[in-house]
Amino acid sequence: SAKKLRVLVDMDGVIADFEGGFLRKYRTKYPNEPYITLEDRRGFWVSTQYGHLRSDLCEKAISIWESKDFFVELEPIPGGVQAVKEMAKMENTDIFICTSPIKHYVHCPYEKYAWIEKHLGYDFLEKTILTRDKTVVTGDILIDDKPDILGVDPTPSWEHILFTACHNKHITPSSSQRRLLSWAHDWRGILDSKRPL
Ligand code: UMP
Repeated sequence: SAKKLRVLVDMDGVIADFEGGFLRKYRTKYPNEPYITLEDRRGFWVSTQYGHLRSDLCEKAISIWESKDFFVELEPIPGGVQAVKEMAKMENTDIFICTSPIKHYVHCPYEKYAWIEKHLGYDFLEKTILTRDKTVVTGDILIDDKPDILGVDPTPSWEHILFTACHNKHITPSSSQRRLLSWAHDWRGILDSKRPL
């Protein structure tokens, strides 16, 4: 067919375990402070939920992902690296990693590239998009765990597939929103559903 399917895959919460890495390092740095189990996580923003637990815990949470080595040491989400590598080998498919760096930029953007080189290989740096606004990136599918992906374009070209994470598993996705429950579920079927007949 004429045009390749363009798949955008988010990083934190989809192929890199931001939530697990956060909780482990938070508990190590603040062993005497309360914390929120992954089971009790609600809402995309970790800092907001910690701030509601106790106001000073918001900045303590932020200090974790602003620290050196936080992003590069995240563990892969089960099956994510393999799935992305398989997508890259599929015919009629272009794959990009599409991730939003934090604005405390001294470590995060560098470490995101380092993580991608380590787990996906040097050639994947060619397929890496760092942006704070994913609506300006064109694609057929965006696989992302953030329920509301907003930006300057009110009608993004991609269909957002909500990747299930601890913070979004209880929400009812808006009417037509499709989910990918994990990388063990049928991501190939989702890609095929967007391909021309
Ligand atoms: N992030 C925050 N605060 C939070 C949770 C996450 O700043 O409470 C950061 C981590 C990621 C970014 O760098 O937000 C989310 O990026 P995407 O997964 O939307 O690409």
